[in-house]
Amino acid sequence: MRRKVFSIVCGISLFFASAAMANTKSLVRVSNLKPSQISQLAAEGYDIPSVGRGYAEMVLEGPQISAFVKKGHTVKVLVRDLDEYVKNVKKTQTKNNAYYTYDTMVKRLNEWKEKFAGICRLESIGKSHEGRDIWALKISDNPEINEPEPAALLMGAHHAREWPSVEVPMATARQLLEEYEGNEEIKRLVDNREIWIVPMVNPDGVTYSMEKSRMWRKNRRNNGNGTYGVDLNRNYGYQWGNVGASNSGSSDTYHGTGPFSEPESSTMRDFCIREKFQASISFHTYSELILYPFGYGYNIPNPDSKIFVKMASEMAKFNGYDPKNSAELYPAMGDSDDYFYGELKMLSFTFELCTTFIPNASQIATFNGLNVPACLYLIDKAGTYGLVNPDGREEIVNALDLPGSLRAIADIVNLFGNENNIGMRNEALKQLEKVSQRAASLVVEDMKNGNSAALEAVKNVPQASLAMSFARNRVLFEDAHRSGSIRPELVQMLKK
Ligand code: 0X9
Ligand code: CA
Ligand code: ZN
Repeated sequence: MRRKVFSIVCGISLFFASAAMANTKSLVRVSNLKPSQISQLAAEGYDIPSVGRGYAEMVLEGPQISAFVKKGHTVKVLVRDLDEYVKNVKKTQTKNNAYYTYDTMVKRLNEWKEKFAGICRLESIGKSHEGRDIWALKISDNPEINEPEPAALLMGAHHAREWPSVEVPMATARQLLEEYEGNEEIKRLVDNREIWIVPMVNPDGVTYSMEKSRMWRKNRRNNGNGTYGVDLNRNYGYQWGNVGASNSGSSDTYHGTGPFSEPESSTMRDFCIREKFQASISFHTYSELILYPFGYGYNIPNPDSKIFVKMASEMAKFNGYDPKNSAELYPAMGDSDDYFYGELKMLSFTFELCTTFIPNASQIATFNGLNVPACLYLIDKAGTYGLVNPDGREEIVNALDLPGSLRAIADIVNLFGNENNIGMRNEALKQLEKVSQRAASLVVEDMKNGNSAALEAVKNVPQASLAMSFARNRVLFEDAHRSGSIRPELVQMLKK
């Protein structure tokens, strides 16, 4: 019996070591792994799309598979030839149900630009290594103007072969544009947020993966030593380095020659610095996860973890995914979320969509349907939790409308009301004070115009007691010092 198992194992290992399999990429589940072994594999730069209890699913070439078998691991080949698999997925596409290519995406974006000119604007924010435009669609009222509105960003395809990651941002854009007239909630988001969609961060890689039918992951940088490509999700400049990233150009997790060495990642950096986003989602496949920073090492303190955990678990209610700190998947340095949050204080999430890199085209509507509502949630909450960060949010807070400021107040109080960490509580209180001052100003203004609607609205939000007392103090002060600017019966309403 022993001998039989041994010979089968040798057989597998010989087969994968054969010339035929040497350059073939397979999707393989390696099990009987301790968590420390999994993170060690990630640290060594293996390409690991999914991790579970005691196992890792990895993209491996023949000789690598043999090596695992020889070491005594249980190896199960899930997809023998990933090239073949992609070819078969392509066959599932129909004229009306197909993954976006770079060209069909550009065409669709331009159609939207014409058709919905009043609420969107299309901009090339930079060029890829091979010279393709990296397109960004802004969706907002007055799209030509930079307004002080909370801003949210959706990104697809840092990784080439992860085609569904283009679909979800595109589907979200479509819903926002097509339902603007006729869906009040959508109109509220478009009118009160600046929403940016960058559906294809890595157009060269996506095109390569589609046309050459390859499991390509990286961009198409010629590394000069016969190897191609930098992993854009290892090339961002916050804690850029060697953990979970490789310094070898042939590796699928090659981090590049330095932080932001790549035009695609530096384009995203400059764009995000310019737009000052409150929140973002970067889409990947696969594993059905919602990840949040930090990801460069285990147990790195995240001052806003409470907000991340809350938002991730709320978004998980829409798609059923598992919310997780990204280092818990495996630590990896130089990913986009760590830079966006660590450097720019964006509430940055990564979604690992689906249960495989590229599901059959018949699944597109299903994964879009699960994930677009989560995107709308994030866009909304960019205007509440997104204001809790201290830096540079003043301008937005001072421009919030009354319903917007009341939502922000309710969210902040609900999340931090029972907080026993004094530091965190103080931070939240500072923001609460700013938003409450804004709401109070709107109430007082409204009262000076002889109205009580804003006052009633604030009274109806139980968490807005601070805003209420600010409003009361201001009105009573003004009443005492220059009587007559607010009608006495309105002042009476406040004295009650
Ligand atoms: O490894 C990645 O870049 C992402 N997974 S994928 O299978 N799409 O390649 C996950 C990155 C999560 N971030 C960290 N673990 N730091
Ligand atoms: Ca606007
Ligand atoms: Zn990815």
